[in-house]
Amino acid sequence: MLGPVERYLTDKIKTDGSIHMTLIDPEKVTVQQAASIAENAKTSGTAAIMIGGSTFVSQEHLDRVVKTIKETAVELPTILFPNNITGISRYADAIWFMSLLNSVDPYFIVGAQILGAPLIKKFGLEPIPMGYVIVGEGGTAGIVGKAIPVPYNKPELAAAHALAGQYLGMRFIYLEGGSGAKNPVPAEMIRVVKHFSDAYLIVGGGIRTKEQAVTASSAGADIIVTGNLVETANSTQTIAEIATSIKRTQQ
Ligand code: 1GP
Repeated sequence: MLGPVERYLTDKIKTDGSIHMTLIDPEKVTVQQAASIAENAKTSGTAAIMIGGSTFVSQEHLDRVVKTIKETAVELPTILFPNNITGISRYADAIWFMSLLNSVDPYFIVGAQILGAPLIKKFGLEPIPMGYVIVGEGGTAGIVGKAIPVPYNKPELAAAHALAGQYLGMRFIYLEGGSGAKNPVPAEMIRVVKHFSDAYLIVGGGIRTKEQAVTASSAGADIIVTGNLVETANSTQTIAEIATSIKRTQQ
């Protein structure tokens, strides 16, 4: 049985074609900044707020950030995007229960998940199974997660990872170009992965413009994630433009 957040996401993807999510890195924001991002998110048309980063943040700060976002943007689901067991907060609605499929360290494939699962149960968080595949430069996530990033010119390898994730029961696959990547995940890689895998496809890393978001969505991304974008001027307007223009009905 699907939980309410997953049901909301998949229904919205069915209606809109593709959707946008805002990623907040708790390490980069104060509680006040998190509140203002959440406030803006409400009007921008983003579908949900993801909370997580690649490096360590105090759990107390994470809790305060998540709580503030929840209180400010009550109508938007909050989904944790953990890089480790320290990324779990009782105040969120759901958590990407993710496995870094191309890590060389079993800790990031299933070890942290084993340690975190009882806490997720205890807090009543909705786990959403997701296969995480780091591609291209990989960025900090690639280094911290000890991944062997799939090069952008090897889309068939990314597709093999995605298909393996799907066969293992993951309903979402995330192609991660790395936060702040110079070049976002190329359309060809998205197309090939989407062609081979039936899982919902999340794409993020280095998406800064409406055009880049539309390119990814036209190639087959179901969910476009932007993180750094919120730190730029006019970000609410850009996110609103992205959320509107990636709807397949607009293309
Ligand atoms: C990082 O894919 C996300 O995990 C978002 O990347 O910060 O570059 O938007 P950006």
